[in-house]
Amino acid sequence: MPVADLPARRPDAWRNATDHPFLRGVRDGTVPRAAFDTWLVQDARFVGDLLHFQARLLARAPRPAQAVLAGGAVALVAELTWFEELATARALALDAPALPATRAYAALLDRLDAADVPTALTALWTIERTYLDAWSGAAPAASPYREFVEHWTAPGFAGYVAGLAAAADALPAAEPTRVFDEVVAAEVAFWDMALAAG
Ligand code: MP5
Repeated sequence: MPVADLPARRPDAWRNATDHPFLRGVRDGTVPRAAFDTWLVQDARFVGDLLHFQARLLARAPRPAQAVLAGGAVALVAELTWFEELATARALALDAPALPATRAYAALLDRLDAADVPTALTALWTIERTYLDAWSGAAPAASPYREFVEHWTAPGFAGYVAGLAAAADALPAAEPTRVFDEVVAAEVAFWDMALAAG
């Protein structure tokens, strides 16, 4: 089964992850600034955790998957710089403690680091495809959050997700729905955390 078929297998979970109340609040501008800033700080931590996972996945990936994983790792490094600039502009402390959903997602990434490469590739595709669909649904956002929505809906991002799908489809996971479910649940919990922070 191609990874792109996974969302249709779990329509309710997918809707929760990609059309979450937090995202609707970003779109219409009703998410409080404090909730949004909490989400930004937690997401900066997540991106650091994801870079750790992805760099190690690159190290063990087969030759055809290297380019897309390496390109993604470079993008994650740039994203950390972007978060640092945002933190300065918005006076945020990026060293704030990780909240429970962030810690749980980091633990999932650790388990995926120990999983086989096909499972890890399906997981990484799910992480990024959820984000692409989530932010695409939040566009066009009300003005305070417009630049963020634009960041995750930039044209290159869809191409990256398509590249990850090709890499994952070349090495099918034994139990793709299982890892898909785990990642989607972690994404929903992350949005729930952001909303609760408001
Ligand atoms: C991504 C992210 C996407 N930044 N945060 C969460 C909770 N899930 C997925 O990662 P990227 O690489 O920043 O697009």
